Amino acid sequence: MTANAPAAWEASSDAKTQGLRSDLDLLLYIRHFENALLELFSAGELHGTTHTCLGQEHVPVALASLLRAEDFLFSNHRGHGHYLSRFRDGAGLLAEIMGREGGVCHGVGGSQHLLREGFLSTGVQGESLPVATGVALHLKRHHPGAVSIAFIGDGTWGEGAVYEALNMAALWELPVVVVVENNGIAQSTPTTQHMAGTVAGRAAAFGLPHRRIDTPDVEEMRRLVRDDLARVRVTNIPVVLEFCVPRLGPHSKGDDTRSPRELAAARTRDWYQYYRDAHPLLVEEIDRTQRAAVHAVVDEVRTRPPARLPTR
Ligand SMILES: Cc1ncc(C[n+]2csc(CCOP(=O)(O)OP(=O)(O)O)c2C)c(N)n1
Repeated sequence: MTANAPAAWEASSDAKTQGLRSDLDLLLYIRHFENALLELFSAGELHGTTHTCLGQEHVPVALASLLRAEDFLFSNHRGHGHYLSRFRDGAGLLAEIMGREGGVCHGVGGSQHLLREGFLSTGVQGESLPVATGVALHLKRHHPGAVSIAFIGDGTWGEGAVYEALNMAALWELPVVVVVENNGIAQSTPTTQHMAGTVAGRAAAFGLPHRRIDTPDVEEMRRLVRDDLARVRVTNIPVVLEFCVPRLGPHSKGDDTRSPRELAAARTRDWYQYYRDAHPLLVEEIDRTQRAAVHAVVDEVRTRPPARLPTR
């Protein structure tokens, strides 16, 4: 910074650095949280199943600051990043997944079924959109300006309920935001082998606007979708936002069917690589801090007693 730089410029540059720091804090917290889950599974300390959002963390991080408290968020089986971006509550989520005291849903929901104010996730593909549409009707009537957001994967366009819900949301003009995390694969089936046409074409079939976002840069993602979200709040016309993202991990745990070449290609699209190239020192510093923060949560939560349902 030069000594005679205008004060307003200095302030905006500081705000930019602050924004970048705060995005990296959350991005790296989620990354280390997901890695910790896979480690806990390998060590036999976690049971059941889990689906990490490795490589997709930047979608909820970008959206978080564009959302309002009264918006309702519907998450899916790959939902830890959605939850952490909204509540910043790693201990509550980990305790839930480990079935320990203090879990968000008393250990009954586990990784995929979380309920908290303004947030509901489901492991059943396609289940969320009809419910999100109903909630959007409620929001339109009682909380104008609020939106109902449903995160779905590319593979979930194979569920009929998605189309029934979209039809109604479009027809009744309901404030629904469909966030598609298109990672190019559904469990083991590449998108090219399960989807005829495109997500854009499917949105167009209902007369709905669609935007495709393909960048690892969180601030750029926000810039691209800011007006779309604002428009839904005013017009109640749903929108389909399709984020092109890599899936860096297995579908669930240890069940990756992709070749080493495909995995290497996915890694070149990782936001982590992008930010590390652009801000090596900052990323190194925050990486260390957030890894330690997650490890502290793991150490604390694993000492807790098993979850018990509250007595009525
Ligand atoms: C109704 C239903 N069918 C099958 C499954 C099993 N299943 C869980 S995730 C998944 C693939 C989902 O693919 P996609 O929507 O692309 O999301 P991604 O896993 O890639 O994030 C399948 C088949 C399920 N959970 N629900």
